[in-house]
Amino acid sequence: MARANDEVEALLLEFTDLLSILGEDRFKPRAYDKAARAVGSYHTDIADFDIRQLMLIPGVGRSIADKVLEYLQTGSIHELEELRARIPDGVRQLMLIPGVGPKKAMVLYQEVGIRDVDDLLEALKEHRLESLKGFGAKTEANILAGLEMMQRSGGRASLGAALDLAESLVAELSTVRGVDWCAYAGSLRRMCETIGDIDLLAASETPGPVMDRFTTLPEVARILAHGETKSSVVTGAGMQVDLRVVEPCVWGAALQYFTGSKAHNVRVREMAVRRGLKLSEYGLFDARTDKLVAAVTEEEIYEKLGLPWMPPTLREDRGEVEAGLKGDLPDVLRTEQVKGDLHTHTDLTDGLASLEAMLDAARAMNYSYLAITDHAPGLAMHRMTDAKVLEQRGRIEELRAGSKLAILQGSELNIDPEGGVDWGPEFLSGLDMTVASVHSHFNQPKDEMTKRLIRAIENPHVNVIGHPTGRLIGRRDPIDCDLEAVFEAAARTGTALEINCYPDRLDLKDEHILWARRHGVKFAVNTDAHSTVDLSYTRFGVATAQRGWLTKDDVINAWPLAKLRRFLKKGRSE
Ligand code: DGT
Ligand code: CA
Ligand code: CA
Ligand code: ZN
Repeated sequence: MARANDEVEALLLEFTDLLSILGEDRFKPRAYDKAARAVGSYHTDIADFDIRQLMLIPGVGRSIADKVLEYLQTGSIHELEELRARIPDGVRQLMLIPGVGPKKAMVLYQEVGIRDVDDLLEALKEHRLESLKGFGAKTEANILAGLEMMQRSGGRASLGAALDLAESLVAELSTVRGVDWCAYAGSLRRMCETIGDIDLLAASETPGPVMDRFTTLPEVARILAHGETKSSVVTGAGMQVDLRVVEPCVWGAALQYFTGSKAHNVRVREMAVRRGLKLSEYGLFDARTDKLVAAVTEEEIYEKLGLPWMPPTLREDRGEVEAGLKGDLPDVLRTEQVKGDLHTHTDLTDGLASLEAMLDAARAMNYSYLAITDHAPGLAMHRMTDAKVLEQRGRIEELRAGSKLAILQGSELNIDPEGGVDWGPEFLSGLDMTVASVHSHFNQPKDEMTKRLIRAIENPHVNVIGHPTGRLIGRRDPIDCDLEAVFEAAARTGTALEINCYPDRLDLKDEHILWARRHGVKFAVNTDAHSTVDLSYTRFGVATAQRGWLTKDDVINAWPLAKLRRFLKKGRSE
């Protein structure tokens, strides 16, 4: 079942959307957005909270707390019901289309009567929007492109959402009597950036009870198939989940097969044939005598094929089988090798947690160091100032006394359209490190964008390029730039490229990491945390780094502090 926190987060986000569509108050939607994220990431279940406990959640004031309490007690919020009555649900869907946004969604609804995506498509086809105030041919083209992007990502879920769901299903099914093992396989076990469907596997001599539990779970909205050893369902959120139940003695063979990828399996089966063997989801057999050679564990199957066991993140037929045969498989980065996070925010700008809370969370993760990189003044909405930076520095210096965790004061700089950043060398020298990111002018022509990034990379005070391509999976395309030139410049200057761990960013992505690595680029696996719980996103970035074949030597925040500090000096003279 969904946690009360998640339900309330969704309701407050709906509030945020509806309020921003109405556009009556500029600040109110932001307050709701902040409260939504705070409730969603709050460490305790709020189901039984009273008004006082609710108001202790950062960002939750009296008026929002009242509404949350109303929901917890009555199951609805009358003010939200009123907003829903004023704005059809389809209009809320409209604002989510890249290129539309809340203001345009309201204009489309009020002035043209467009109530959903289908209405919008029709109006676009007939060019009925060109004459609308604030629209025009270019806007029409942008909206069409946005719609196409949404359809392209069609139905694939984000890694984060799929993993949350799969972990709770596995935990639930593991408790069923007679289940020896239960795990997720498929693209999710390979930690692909988006997930088509979830493939669950259970080992049991008696498949009946686990199948029955699976098809009657509260998350299930529709049953597509209910068989003896295979069933498929769709959840309320629209995710398809398959469950297969196998005999415990063939667990390894089934797990190997259903983990995929298909291309990897094809390559492995070729290996088997060459050795006079054949491989299926039931085991590895002698091709001539049909005698079983291995089936219980993945390790023994790979071993009998002359291969080392390989992490699922490598199983994409990108040369891993050939490398395994030669004994050159990379010893890929593991989460426990990450020694710190180099991109985090506090409540000094748009983070939810205080400096102290972020440091405590980093200590709880056994980190050796943490960089605090609040936004720089160029993004006006965060109201950063030089004075605030200096004040934070004072606090950090005090907190360093007696702290085993090393605290780096950084900043997330904004790369302006020409490749400049927020401060000059003098002020920047006062910081221990910087991340520099593109936060505006995403649509520059390719050669301008390339020059812009390279100029930032060549700045001796820029250590890491944050979320280098700027994509938001399913929502915003990557910027257009000459990646080859960017990778070459990053390697030449000792500037790390970020692997942003946010599950809807994963930026750089796996293929770009493989490519950049060939240039000798170094990487930083950073969460870009805006709250303490976001620090756990590291697992997504580590998986992405593994998919890009990175080892701890390639990743600067897997290095000991002294080595990291040498890297951060870059070409600076002082
Ligand atoms: P997805 O669901 O689109 O994100 O990607 P996957 O990789 O999870 O693909 P899916 O769900 O169709 O199948 C799960 C795994 O089962 C796949 O990774 C490998 C295995 N598999 C499925 N069909 C075949 C097949 O026809 N041949 C082979 N060799 N393996 C298959
Ligand atoms: Ca799948
Ligand atoms: Ca499947
Ligand atoms: Zn950031």
